[in-house]
Amino acid sequence: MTMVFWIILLFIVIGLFLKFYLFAGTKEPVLKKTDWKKDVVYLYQFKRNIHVPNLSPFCMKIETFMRANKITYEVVEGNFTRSHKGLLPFIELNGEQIADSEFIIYKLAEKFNVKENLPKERAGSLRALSRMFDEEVFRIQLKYKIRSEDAVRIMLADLPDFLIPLIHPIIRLFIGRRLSASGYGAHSDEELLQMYRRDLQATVDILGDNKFFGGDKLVMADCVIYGQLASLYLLPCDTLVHEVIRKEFPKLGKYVEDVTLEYYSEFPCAKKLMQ
Ligand SMILES: N[C@@H](CCC(=O)N[C@@H](CS)C(=O)NCC(=O)O)C(=O)O
Repeated sequence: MTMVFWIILLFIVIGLFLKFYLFAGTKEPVLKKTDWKKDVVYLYQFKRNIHVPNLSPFCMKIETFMRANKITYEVVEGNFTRSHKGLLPFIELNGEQIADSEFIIYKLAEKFNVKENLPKERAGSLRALSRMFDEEVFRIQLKYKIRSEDAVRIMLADLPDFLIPLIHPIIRLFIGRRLSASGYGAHSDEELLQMYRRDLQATVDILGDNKFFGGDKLVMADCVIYGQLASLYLLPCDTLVHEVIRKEFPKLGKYVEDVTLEYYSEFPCAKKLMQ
């Protein structure tokens, strides 16, 4: 009886993957929060996790930006909600739905009048660095995360442990297909790690001795870079990319820890860092 239950559950999980990975994201936006309050941002993101403020780097980008700029927001948690574009995060603000962290963050900066006032050269290099993180670093890290059963166990913390070895290959298959479509699936470990090291070297070079990428103040690029690095570094597992950050770029590990302590101090992941 119990076995039948778990087999049905497995089929449900496969069905959800098909829904969210193959048939997602073609609809018009449909507002989810109908009793919204003026100027309150409703942030739709994945369920909290004890190890990291959010499993998604893009959700953390938005939440960090709102915390740093003291924007009033409410989190709407849900692992199965998606925007009309098929992914998370999305926000609703004054009756409008905005999907994709790239558009959300600029909308928030405009609406809540957040100005960075950086020299043009710095602003330009931070924009380029941010896109490198959201496109390349994201994919490289994802490739290693989905390869690790420990990371997948953390991502699917609600499921019983014995299902993880069954679901892990399905996750590798679906996310692996997306990575292959983006071109990153074809690279060898050696090639991926070469790219990753070059990307992280550029990142520490641009950070220099500053506290933040914006100098002494946290800017959009910090939210992007923090989100991407935290989504890997704070997960207690041992992948090849964890090893690269821990051994070769400790400065970036420290950066993640500092931002977590400053902006998420009440979260279990920050409490763990304080011990
Ligand atoms: N370009 C998007 C990327 C968002 C994205 O990739 N979200 C992933 C989580 S990291 C997601 O929603 N995955 C769920 C799914 O594929 O069903 C953004 O910047 O918001």
